[in-house]
Amino acid sequence: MNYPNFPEDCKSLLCKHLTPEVFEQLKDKKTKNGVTLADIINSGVVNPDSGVGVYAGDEESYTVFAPLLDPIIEEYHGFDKSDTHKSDLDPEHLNAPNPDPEGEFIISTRIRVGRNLKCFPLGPAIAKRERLIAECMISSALKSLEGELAGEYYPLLGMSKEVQQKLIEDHFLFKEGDRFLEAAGLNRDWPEGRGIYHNNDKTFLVWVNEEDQLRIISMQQGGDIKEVFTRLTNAIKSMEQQLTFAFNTHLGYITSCPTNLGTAMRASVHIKLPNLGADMDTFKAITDKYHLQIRGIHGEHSESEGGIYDISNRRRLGITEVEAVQDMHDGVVALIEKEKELRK
Ligand code: ADP
Ligand code: DAR
Repeated sequence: MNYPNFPEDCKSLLCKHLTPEVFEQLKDKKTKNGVTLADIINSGVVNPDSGVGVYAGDEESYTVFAPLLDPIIEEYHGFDKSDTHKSDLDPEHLNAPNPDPEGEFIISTRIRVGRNLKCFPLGPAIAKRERLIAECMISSALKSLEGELAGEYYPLLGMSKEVQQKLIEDHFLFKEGDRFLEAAGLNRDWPEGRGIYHNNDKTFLVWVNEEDQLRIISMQQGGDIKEVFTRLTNAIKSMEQQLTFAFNTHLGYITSCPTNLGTAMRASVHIKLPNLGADMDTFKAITDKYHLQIRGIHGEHSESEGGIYDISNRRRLGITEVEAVQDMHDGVVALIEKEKELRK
């Protein structure tokens, strides 16, 4: 393997932290699942416009390739290699009255966590057979959910293009063919082993075998963040009775992308902020203060439309789930206050 030829304008954390010295140190290393340095950096090599550029193939990647992954994790999360991660999934600890009870600004709220099964490699290195077994284990565990969480699992294999496209357009289902995931090996054997579970109201959903083996999602119209968080924590508790998730005290819940480690949680609102959208310096000053990310409303790498933005927590590791949701809630309160000011 030769040192990658990154373009001059490459700004990814991979370009920054894969120094020639680190490359020499890691180029012949392999995890017990056969994951190599070439495997974990391929997405960032093929896509030099990546923000991060790496995907772990298994939990062991985070120790075998620590000389590259630790500085990336430290820079993205502000989390030192000696730090430990703490979890708090108790909604009683969340102070989050609805920031928009009149429904003037917040269209919808969604909180998701990523999870991976302890007994398999992560998506980039999982074998086809293992992925099908994971799908079977997860869909069986979902069948036991009761009350408002009860629903059905719909495999992608055999799903009509119309149904699939409608679920994507309605913000329920993951998109297909993401080039970053493709280059990471996460789309291998697509669509086999992939699918979506949801309850009747589509307020509780689980993606199976996309970027992570599970994305557990709670979502609804409006800004009742606490209700969305409570539904999610109830679902996680029920699923943990049946499935063992990859977790360690240093990195928290283990995910393929290092940006999702720890809580593996993204808490977001789709919110109308046309006046802030016309004053991005003020907009970004507030989102930076509350450690928030601004995205488009059709998923990652999409543009915002008509002054509607996807606002979510940026920090996921080294803070608890309650703190991640509190980041988002408190930031949204500040954004709505400023939007009202600019409206006058
Ligand atoms: P993830 O963090 O799960 O990767 P993405 O940004 O890829 O999320 O979005 C996945 C889907 O969820 C997209 O269709 C996106 O529009 C939808 N989504 C994200 N946040 C919200 C929200 N607050 N309300 C409604 N849909 C949302
Ligand atoms: N596009 C990749 C992923 C960054 C974080 N988003 C995830 N994991 N979905 C990049 O390196 O920019």
